[in-house]
Amino acid sequence: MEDIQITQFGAPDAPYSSPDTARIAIIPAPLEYSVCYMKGTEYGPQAILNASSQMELYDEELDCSPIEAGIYTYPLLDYHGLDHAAALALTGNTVRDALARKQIPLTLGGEHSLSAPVIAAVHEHYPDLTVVHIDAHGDLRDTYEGTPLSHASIERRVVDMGIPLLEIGIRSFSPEEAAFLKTEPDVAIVWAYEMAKGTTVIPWERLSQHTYVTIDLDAFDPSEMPAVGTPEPGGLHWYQVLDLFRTICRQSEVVGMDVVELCPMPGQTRADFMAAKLVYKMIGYRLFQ
Ligand SMILES: [Mn+2]
Repeated sequence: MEDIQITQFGAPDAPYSSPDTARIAIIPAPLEYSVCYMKGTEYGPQAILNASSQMELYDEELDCSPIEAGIYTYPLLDYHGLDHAAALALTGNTVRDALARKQIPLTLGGEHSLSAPVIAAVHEHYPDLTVVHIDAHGDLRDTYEGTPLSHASIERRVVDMGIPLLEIGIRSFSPEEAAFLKTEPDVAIVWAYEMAKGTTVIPWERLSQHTYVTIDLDAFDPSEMPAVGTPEPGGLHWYQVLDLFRTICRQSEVVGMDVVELCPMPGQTRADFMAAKLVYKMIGYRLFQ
């Protein structure tokens, strides 16, 4: 798509990207195995890196430049020749490597199935972990299209790990998931239709000391974020998602993050820029809120 191939998030010349001192590890994961509708999310991570090189690095809200805390970007993960399970294992092991360096991993997707091995790796370090899942979809099916590794089953795998789950922005859900939800006290859902009324109380008391946040970009309203595989109307808005994330950072220690499912579209570079800016705002709130 573009000729430029930015390798370090935020700056082509990467003055703050030493892997030895960075607080944040960006892991670009161009995973695409179980996508069902619009294809192309394998190009998401590179599009975010490219767009990130055009951002202002000063954050006027935080009155600082978060990049100065150090952001190291791993090389684009190479999934060539790997099956889905092996690709997921590589992704999880890369996150383990970042955690061993005492960095906070922030994985860029790529399809949402990558969150399962990543969360498993973070959970090894933080056994009390809670997951916050901001998405249009519940992703709670036991299997989808014959595989338990599907993007549509990612949060079911989290429940399998015994991790409490808070889902926000959900507006696409199946009867199977609805039946499952009724049996699972450790899963709470804040529905998008409730949020649209403006009266929702989000049960933040469910967060534990350590939290992992996964953001599927289809959580946003498609009018703001068109470049996703499965757009759903009635989504969340830019400042609404920023407020949610900042609140999470104030309630809990965010120890891992991902932003997934960007599916770059010709003529919609605004989506790539929005994803890059979201990642940078998350880093800023995480480190300086
Ligand atoms: Mn989704």
